[in-house]
Amino acid sequence: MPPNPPHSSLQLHRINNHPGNAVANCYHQLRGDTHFMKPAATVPDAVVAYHTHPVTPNQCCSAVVQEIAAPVSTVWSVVRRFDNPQAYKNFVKSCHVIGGDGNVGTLREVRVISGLPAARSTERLEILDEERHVLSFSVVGGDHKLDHYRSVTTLHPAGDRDDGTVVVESFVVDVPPENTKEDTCVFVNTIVRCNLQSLAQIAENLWRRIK
Ligand code: A8S
Repeated sequence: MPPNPPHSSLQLHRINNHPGNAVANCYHQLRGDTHFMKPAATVPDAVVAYHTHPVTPNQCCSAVVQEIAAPVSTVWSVVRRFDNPQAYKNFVKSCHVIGGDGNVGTLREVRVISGLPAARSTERLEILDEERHVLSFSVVGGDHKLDHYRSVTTLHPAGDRDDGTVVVESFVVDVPPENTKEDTCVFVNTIVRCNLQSLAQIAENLWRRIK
């Protein structure tokens, strides 16, 4: 790990809309080297590590942060359901598990609503950590433009409140031919932001009913 990675090899996105300064670290892989640097973030080290992605020059990477007024356990009860993304993802029309036992390697076939530049996506569960509240999936097929999409979602308690959660969702994806990095990032950020806003509503409603 070089103490001062060359600037040309580093693409760092800081998400400053949250007091915790959650950070998605997107590292260009040059000559096979991946440079890591510990970001100035107040999110736990374990969380930062999950959002540190090596990226190739033809990929884009970003993150969305969402605060939710419900405890981590309530938010996690929604997020952990890899078989039921439609519980909060409004673009998802249907989802069927097509392989696996619910653990890492499980595959789901997602159909999305009309009006999007896609109809279906095949997705593989990459991480399901029930203790650290981490879920990650990758896109392995479908008829969309998001090749090699991979996202990581982590939950952690908001500050010293026991009924608040900060969700950090970072992603890396290939930039489709004929598209710019910026447009790709805006497109994906928009989808992820919508998903997390909907997650907030659903988890907050759930929490109001059970607390
Ligand atoms: C998610 C995140 C994303 C989903 C994308 C980015 C997608 O389901 C939609 C439109 C597309 O063009 C690609 O967490 C794809 O679901 C809504 C079908 C993959």
